[in-house]
Amino acid sequence: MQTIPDPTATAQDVLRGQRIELPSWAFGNSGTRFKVFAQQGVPRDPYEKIADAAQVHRYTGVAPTVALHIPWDKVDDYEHLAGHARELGVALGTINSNTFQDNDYMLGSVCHPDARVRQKAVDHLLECVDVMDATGSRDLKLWFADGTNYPGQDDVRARQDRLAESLSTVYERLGPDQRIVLEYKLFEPSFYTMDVPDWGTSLIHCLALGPKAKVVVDTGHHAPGTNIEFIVASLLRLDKLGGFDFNSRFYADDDLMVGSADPFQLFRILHECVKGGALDGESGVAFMLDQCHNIEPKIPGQIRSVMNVQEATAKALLVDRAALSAAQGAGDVLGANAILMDAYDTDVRPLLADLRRGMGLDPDPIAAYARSGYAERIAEERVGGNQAGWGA
Ligand code: LRH
Ligand code: MN
Repeated sequence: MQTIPDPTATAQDVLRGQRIELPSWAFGNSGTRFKVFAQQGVPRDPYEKIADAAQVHRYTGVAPTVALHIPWDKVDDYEHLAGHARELGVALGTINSNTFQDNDYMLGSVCHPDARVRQKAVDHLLECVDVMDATGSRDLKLWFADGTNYPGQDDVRARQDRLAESLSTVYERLGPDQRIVLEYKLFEPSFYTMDVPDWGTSLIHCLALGPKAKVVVDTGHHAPGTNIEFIVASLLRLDKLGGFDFNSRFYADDDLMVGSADPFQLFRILHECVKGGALDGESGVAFMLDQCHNIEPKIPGQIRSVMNVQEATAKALLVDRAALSAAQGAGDVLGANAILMDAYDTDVRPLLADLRRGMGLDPDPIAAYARSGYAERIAEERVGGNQAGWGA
């Protein structure tokens, strides 16, 4: 339940309790249609991906869960994988379905004109719920590549009916503490219509399904210039924000490190999150990273990304909200804007360094990881086998 923020919680309290979920696929090789550059020491299986994710938690203290992607992270024994994660001080998080890499899905999956293909896709989604039962995960994150490339290719409305029917079958299967979080995306890989192109379409389906269905905001999935914090405020107002796939972009779905392209936008998003109670432990809002480190080292890339979210959050927590609402109420446009900018222009790195010292961590996670020799060790050890990737 999204609530009013706890006025007594200090910024340090909230930051210490922050939880940022890491994507297993960020530790594998990734790239573009032009090239996927292999990097030394890349994991060969989900066990090694989780070991790398545990390094990020070890040096940041706020990334204790790892999202899995099925079948990229398919294993014979998910309880055993969950045990491996526990031994490393982390846990398995959101389960991501994948109905975008099978030849049968060329014209769609849950929206495909052919009922046999839709059933195949629904069976995969139900299999993902079985995985959640085994891993103890709360969320099934659904993103569909489904859409069309040419006007007339298929009936836009009929595809929405197929989507609704497929989603309700999966919704019925959910356990009492399990949720569907439905991600939208404006374009790619479909270029005329995507069947879940925007927050409105995702919200419509989530409202139709029920309270265990919420919207995921991937910060790279909007038209350029979209006011994402407006979407966040609106979803929080309806208690329909399930979570974020954080990353950043200059142009399209670039999946770059969150906050690297537009740190001010990330601050504005976190400002709405603070105001809307999304950072309260029981808000039910998942803060996940969804990124690809195509050319930069992956573990430091994830550590830097977690730090970027912490910096934006710390700045948002420093907003003098009482003064802001007073200025807003008085119609003091410049005054109100200045109050927000004061927080944004505050250097919060000393505050975060203190926070880490207070958590028994090195104030500089990147330097601490570099000194650990872990990168050199995995580059040496991980020879042979198949490096993990998107398996496309
Ligand atoms: C689609 C997406 C989705 C994932 C994939 C890895 O662009 O954002 O969240 O399944 O990336
Ligand atoms: Mn995403």
